[in-house]
Amino acid sequence: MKGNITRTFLGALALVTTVGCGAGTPEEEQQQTAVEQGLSSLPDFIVATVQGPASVQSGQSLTTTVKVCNYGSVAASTTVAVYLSQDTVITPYMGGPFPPVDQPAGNAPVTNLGPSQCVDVQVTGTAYPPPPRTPGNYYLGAVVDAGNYVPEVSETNNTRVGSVIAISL
Ligand SMILES: [Ca+2]
Repeated sequence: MKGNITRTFLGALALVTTVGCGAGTPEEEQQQTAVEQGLSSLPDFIVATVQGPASVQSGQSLTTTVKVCNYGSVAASTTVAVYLSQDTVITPYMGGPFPPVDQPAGNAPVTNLGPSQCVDVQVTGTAYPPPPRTPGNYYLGAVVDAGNYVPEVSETNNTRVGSVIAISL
């Protein structure tokens, strides 16, 4: 008699548990689990800082220091590109109408970065004011994995605006 009561109680618990977890079909739950596991085993590059000289002459070499970090759980390598921009929106140039919105100022490889690792990348290019090429103050910005070649946890945190640089003729 006592055993019967225990089994009935456990059966009720099992029923409640099944109902509580039954928001989706088993297939949907398996897919959701796969997505979560996939996201947790990807790299996630971010640009932490973008630092360049205070001034440069148009047409001269410009070296920008970009700190790239990997916030993901898997090591990966990539590239980083630097741009000169009139505003704080950095638009990578991936081909298309010319001239680009923002002026490319070099790109460089990013060595294999493990989880939670950061690296200072020296990016060297040539400094020109963005179109229409008016001398003045511009923002330095950097984009990591601009072509989205590396699957990441987040693709929306790959851009950073950095220091302002005066470009003279
Ligand atoms: Ca990212």
